[in-house]
Amino acid sequence: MTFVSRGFVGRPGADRDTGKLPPGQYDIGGGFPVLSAGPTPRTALEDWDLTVTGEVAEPVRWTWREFQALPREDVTADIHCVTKWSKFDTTWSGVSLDTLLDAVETAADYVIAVCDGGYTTNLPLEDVVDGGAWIVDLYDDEPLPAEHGGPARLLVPHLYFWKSAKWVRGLRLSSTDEPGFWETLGYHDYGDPWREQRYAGD
Ligand SMILES: Nc1nc2c(c(=O)[nH]1)N[C@H]1C(S)=C(S)[C@@H](COP(=O)(O)O)O[C@H]1N2
Ligand SMILES: [Mo]
Repeated sequence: MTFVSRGFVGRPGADRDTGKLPPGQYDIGGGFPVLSAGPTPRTALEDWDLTVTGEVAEPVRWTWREFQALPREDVTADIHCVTKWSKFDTTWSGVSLDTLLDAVETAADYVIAVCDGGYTTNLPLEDVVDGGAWIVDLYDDEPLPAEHGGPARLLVPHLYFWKSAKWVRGLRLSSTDEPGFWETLGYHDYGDPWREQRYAGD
């Protein structure tokens, strides 16, 4: 492997020097756009639950109170929206999908995140385990604002941000890959920002 100090790669400019910006993206800095395909659902915490269903031996369900009692992790991550903004070092807290999926027995290879409001998105199971994804309910140490997916959203920082389903209520496990909302509308099935997988065929 060639040793090249990152500070000497590319032209001057923080984004190029740090290597944190995937191709075609720009740093939105302090902004945090809201991108929602429909109205913001408002589910009362006493009505909220999270389920893991589909191809599992026994489905599991957590109420809000039960979810709050699960082991938590703090996450700092860069996020990348397919509309080309990236936001560096966002800070979240929530429950790792490793913890949630430990509660079920499954031979599935895919997970479909199911949300209040009907949004869905599909992910390979291997992408959401081993520290790849969380269901987060705190952003910057505050309850996640409803427009950003509160009370709880999926966070999958290594894929384009449309995979980070807001208002998530369920994880459905499947042995087949079932395209979700944006994937059905022509977006890439996988969505790796580093390979610029924006649209089907990229
Ligand atoms: N339920 C749901 N989740 C969603 C969306 C949506 O419309 N509905 N939009 C996706 C897209 S395209 C992006 S870029 C991010 C935007 O999250 P933000 O509004 O917190 O920036 O949420 C993703 N998750
Ligand atoms: Mo997006």
